Amino acid sequence: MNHSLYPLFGIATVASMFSACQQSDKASKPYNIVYIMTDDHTAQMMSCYDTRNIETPNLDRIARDGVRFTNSFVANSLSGPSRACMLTGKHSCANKFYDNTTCVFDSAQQTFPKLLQKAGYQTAVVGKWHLESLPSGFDYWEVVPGQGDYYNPNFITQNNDTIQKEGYITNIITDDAIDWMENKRDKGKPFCLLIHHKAIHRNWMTDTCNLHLYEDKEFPLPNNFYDDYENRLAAASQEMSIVKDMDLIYDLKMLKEGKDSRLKTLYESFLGRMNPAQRKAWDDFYNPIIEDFYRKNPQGKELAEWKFQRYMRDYAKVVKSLDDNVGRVLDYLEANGLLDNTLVVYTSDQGFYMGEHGWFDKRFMYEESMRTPLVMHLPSDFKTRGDIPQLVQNIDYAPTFLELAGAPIPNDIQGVSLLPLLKGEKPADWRKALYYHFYEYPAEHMVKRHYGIRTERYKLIHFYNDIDVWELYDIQNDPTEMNNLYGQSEYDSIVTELKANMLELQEQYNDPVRFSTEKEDQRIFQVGNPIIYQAYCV
Ligand code: SGN
Ligand code: CA
Repeated sequence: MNHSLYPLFGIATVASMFSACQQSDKASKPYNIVYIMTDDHTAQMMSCYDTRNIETPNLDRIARDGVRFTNSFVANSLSGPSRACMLTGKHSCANKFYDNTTCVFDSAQQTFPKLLQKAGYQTAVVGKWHLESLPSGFDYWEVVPGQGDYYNPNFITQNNDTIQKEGYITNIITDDAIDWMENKRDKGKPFCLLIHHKAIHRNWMTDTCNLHLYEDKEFPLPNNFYDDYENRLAAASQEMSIVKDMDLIYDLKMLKEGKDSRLKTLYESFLGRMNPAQRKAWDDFYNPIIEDFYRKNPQGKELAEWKFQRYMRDYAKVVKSLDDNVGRVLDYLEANGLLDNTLVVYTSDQGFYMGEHGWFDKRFMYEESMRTPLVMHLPSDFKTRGDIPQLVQNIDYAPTFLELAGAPIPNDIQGVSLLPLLKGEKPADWRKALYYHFYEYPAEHMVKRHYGIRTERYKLIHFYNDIDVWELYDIQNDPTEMNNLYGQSEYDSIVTELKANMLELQEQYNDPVRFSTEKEDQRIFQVGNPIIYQAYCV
């Protein structure tokens, strides 16, 4: 990842935090769990990870008073699959939710909320669910259908009604979460509350009160914004380029009579949800920008960079509401004496591209989207503070929560409890590599199917299905992954070792689509082989 990530925070501030063990010891078991997961929030847009772009004081507060994971990753960089990994503690090949477009989550399967219920916890989920089947294992739930809407969104309630609520989604989900903690839960029991935000998902629609923010800010263009994808075939064939694929109307709100775009009708349907006051605030803000844009009619490089700046501004404004609302939850917990015995987790369903490689969206195993932010406020009897550098993955959350609750961790869970790390231990046998597998292809954004292994230093990726391409990166020397080293003879032994390690992981996680050194099995990856199209639909 970019060198400017993990700035001074990792050095000066952490040093002072270690000496600051000023917390009282009011924690008592059982601990509560508040898990806040946003959608598409990437570390580049969170100031405790990256100071270049925006300030996120409330998210930083979690990191400052608690811990920041500096090597946190997902197993399959897409919403539904990430949620399934998180709930089950298993890779996609084991929980069978491979992609957003063809899968329905088998809600009869084991999940950590169900196991927490058995251990005497009250459980609740509010916000984005995105697993097609309805939530199970929760004493209370209220979720948005599909992706949800930013303005005046619909919610599916526990008795299977659909209701519409007035307002902006990030505020409403937070209201619902606080209302459950205050008025609906059984206060005699420990609780686990999952707050799943729609923000900061495409198409980045701002709350009216934040429309004017960041308009004077020029965001720094990533060094590889004009990437030519040399020697990276899969990267060259995606459809998530800011220049080519970001829609002027749908994504960047440049709606004007007589101008058309592929996604214009969808954008108009979002505007149609607004009440007159919301719509007026929206139009008052955007109309002058729209007029100015079509009058100047920028082209080429000027248009590319104009699109980048508008994208960054919209995204930053949506983060502002999110950060404010996380602050509301922290304040509630603090004011009600709950912070001392609650683990508060903040993460996202995956990272996102903020113009790196010229992109928006995620999916690739490259750093920006395989990473996900992860900061935690710990119960006050946990004295660990500062950075946790070990390789962790979203399959680790389920066993962490179970162990924290004192519940047994079933053998079939594939993740590893992070509790030893939260206690400040440095386990010598901590994992040395992570496994990744992305399946949603052919589909929107056209990112090829791929799996791979990431160690502290290297990343090996195999793109398969209608392509058969390997990539190798030395992340230490090439953090922005521009230089594919696969096939260079001086890296042959590293590739051989990484392939062997990857095969071990594929066997450990029982992934049926696996690389094999056996010639016979390699046929599965031949271009055009019908098996490869069905490989995961079992
Ligand atoms: C929508 C978006 C995509 C995005 C997917 C998955 N298109 O389909 O850009 O990649 O969601 O995102 S949109 O036109 O509907 O905005 S995920 O985070 O839910 O996995
Ligand atoms: Ca997402």
